[in-house]
Amino acid sequence: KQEIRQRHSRIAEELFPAEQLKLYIDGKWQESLSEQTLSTCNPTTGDVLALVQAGTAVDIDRAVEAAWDAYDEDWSTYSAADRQAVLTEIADRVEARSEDFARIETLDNGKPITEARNDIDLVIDHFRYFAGVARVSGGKTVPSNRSSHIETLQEPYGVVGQIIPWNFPLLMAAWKLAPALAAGNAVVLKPAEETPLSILELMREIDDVLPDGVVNVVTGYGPEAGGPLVSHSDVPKIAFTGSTEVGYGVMKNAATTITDVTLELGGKSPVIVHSDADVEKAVDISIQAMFFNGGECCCAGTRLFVHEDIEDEFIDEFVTAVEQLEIGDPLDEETDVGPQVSPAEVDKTRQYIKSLSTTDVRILTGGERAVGERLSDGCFVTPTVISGIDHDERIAQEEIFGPVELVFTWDAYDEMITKANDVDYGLAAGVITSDLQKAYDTARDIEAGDIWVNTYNQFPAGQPFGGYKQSGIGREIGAETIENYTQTKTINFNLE
Ligand code: TXE
Repeated sequence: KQEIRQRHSRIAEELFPAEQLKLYIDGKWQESLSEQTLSTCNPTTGDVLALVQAGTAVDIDRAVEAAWDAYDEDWSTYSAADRQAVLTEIADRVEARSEDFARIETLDNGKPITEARNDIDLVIDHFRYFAGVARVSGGKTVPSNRSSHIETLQEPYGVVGQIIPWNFPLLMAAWKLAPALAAGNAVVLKPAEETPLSILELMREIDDVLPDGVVNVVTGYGPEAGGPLVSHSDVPKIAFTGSTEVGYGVMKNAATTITDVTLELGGKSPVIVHSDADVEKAVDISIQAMFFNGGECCCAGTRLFVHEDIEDEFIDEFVTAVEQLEIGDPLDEETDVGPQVSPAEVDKTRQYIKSLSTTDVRILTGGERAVGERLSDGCFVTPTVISGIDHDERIAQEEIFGPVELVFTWDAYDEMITKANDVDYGLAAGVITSDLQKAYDTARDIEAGDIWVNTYNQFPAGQPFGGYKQSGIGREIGAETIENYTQTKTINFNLE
């Protein structure tokens, strides 16, 4: 335990110089006018990693003003080719320090280092992709007669607000920053209070790449810093990723100024295993779907629907594989599951497990906080598999956001599909089968924005991602994300 603590604090000292942990407004590191700070913790050890500024409405005001000045005086004169060069340079800078960024994510969020590296690769790819999109997106001409000419322009909003969560801190920042900048906007971004460090480090790294004020980062708590950003009268666009509960409030507050919103919210995604599936492969995919990022994934495959014909074999192998997952120090290369992000998330997960009421419920493995000697101060939850749950129970309907898999078995296809769709969410789904027709039918029958067939959790830049139903509004990652950050202007010329 002592060894883990020393290793983490040594890396933390190397990575977080104190002067960097302020608000980043107008290209300068500034203290919050609130004079308050908040601490971000290392979920592996429970130690405080760093103090950051707890920004409030006055800081948001300053950041929005700086963003508008930067947009009006400088950024709006950049051509698409100039913006492409900026985004490419950001990708290069992140790539040059990719291991540092991965280690920061692991310390601040607790995700295994192997997964953090994968996040950073996606960050780089994302900036490169939108560097290209900046050059090819634009308006259109509308067919008309020779006496008129009608064209549309896709104009940036000017300044946009972005609020991101803690489960993929730098990747969520990239999903939002890259298209917003490609479209030509200046940005005010609020990171999650649990994980601000990689985003602050990004700003330190790209300080000389962007004109002052084009990207402003205000750290702080949700209601105090995120709230004023959403209801700010000079912010015409908000992109939010977080809980559906907070998403309701964001939408309501945005309505007061008719602010456009993109929302990426929670999920309760099904993974459907057909009777003809290769069991070994199906187990691997289902494990990935559920336990990737410790289950702290909006699209996690949390409801596993296994066909009765292969139920015994599948569940046996699945539970064995879950028990073999290496849980421990996320800096270790072998670790599969690190800690949850915070004690609050551990409590939330445990409350769901405790709330189980049906008598048929069987906890097939896990179900506790993991408190081995080495892990005792961290936010670890043992990977858990539960069967025999009534699908109407809260645990099957609500987002847990921890490493808890619920297993259901099925025989009648239509009944299974009805159940799989019987949740308020519709973010993603997995289908596992060796029959292409079955795969396609199930993909069409599921009400969700992203369907993975014989795979899961693939997020290549260019592939739209976003939810049906209460999982959100709008799509990210695809080229069309740039439209989230532009408004259409039509110009109709009378040529007579
Ligand atoms: O989310 P919040 P929390 C879900 C997941 C998790 C639960 C709680 O189920 O267990 O949410 O996590 C900012 N106005 N997801 O509490 O509060 C906040 O500061 C404006 C799913 O962390 O939604 C942070 O930056 N902003 C999700 C961001 O919103 C506000 C990822 C997300 O925090 C605000 C994270 C307010 N009033 C959690 N209140 C996903 N879709 O991936 C908070 N925020």
